Amino acid sequence: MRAFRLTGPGTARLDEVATPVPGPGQVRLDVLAAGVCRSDLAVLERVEALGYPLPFTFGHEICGRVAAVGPGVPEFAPGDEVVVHAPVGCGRCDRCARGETNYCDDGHESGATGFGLGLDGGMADAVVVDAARLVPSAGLEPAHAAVLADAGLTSYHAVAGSLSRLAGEDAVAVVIGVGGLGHVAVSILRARTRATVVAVDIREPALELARTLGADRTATLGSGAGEVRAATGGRGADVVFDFAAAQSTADLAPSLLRKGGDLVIVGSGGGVVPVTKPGSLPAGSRVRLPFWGSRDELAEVVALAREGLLPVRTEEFGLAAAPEVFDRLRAGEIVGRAVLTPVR
Ligand code: FEH
Ligand code: ZN
Ligand code: ZN
Repeated sequence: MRAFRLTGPGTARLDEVATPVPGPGQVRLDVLAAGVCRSDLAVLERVEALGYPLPFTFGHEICGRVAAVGPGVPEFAPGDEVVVHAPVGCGRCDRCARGETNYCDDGHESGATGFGLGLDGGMADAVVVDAARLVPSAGLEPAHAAVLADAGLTSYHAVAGSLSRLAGEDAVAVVIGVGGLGHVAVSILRARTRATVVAVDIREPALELARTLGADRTATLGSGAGEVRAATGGRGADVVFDFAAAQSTADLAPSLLRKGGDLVIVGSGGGVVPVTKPGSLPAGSRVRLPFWGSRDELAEVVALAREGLLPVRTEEFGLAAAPEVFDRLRAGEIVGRAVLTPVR
């Protein structure tokens, strides 16, 4: 089978590899769709620092169809369509037992973060995963379902931790970075809150997508502060979600925040926000750094999507286009989420 693998620092290629066989408690999925994430670009460049064992197959945002089940998997059968909860942990601690592998205290024995992040993932014709990680997705279009497994789940988990800040009638949420994750966050804020949503990005196609998904106001980095002041009567936003976390957005975010507001840093751009008193963050601020989400939250995201409440924008490509898609994502040419569909 084909697999788009990271073979060394900055080196990835489409390889022909043996088709994996599911062991006890595992299934093999024919991959229907695998999303391409900005984190894949970071992993490609920084794999030595991350310490992931090489080679491995990319793809941590996976929708597939069960092709074969290993021993002891009564709950799934060939033909079932599913999405994969891909973050991995030790598999023994309380958090792993609750499906919160994204916050496992000990980490996976291999040093991997997830399927597609140190373990073989879904940018391939097939992938073997634990059946316990699967959430049924039948009825959802595979590219849409795949996006829920990372962009959807990460945004949902990020919003969930700040719902208390968004409960007021006049709540305002800012989404900085309307990319693969940020555009889904606009849908999730629309679905789960009554907050006014202000979307900030540097690209007009991204701001147009935000408006399509229901953002109330849109702004560029330069006009963001003025737009937020106008939306909040000068008070500032109750929650600012930074999906880019570049230094330019890290510099802007604190100035958009209301006293007692949440700054939620979701992106991994590495931008620095000094947390000092006195400093740029207003009194009562909380800074959160959410990471991915739990298996139960993934089931909640799929349920919202089934109700038609989580529209997402995807651009689909064949598996062999993976190198070109990585380049286009790096160049800022993807609007919404790029998804590889191996069966095409
Ligand atoms: C993966 C690895 C490291 C940082 C962030 C991520 C996310 O893309 C997972 O949702
Ligand atoms: Zn990701
Ligand atoms: Zn654990």
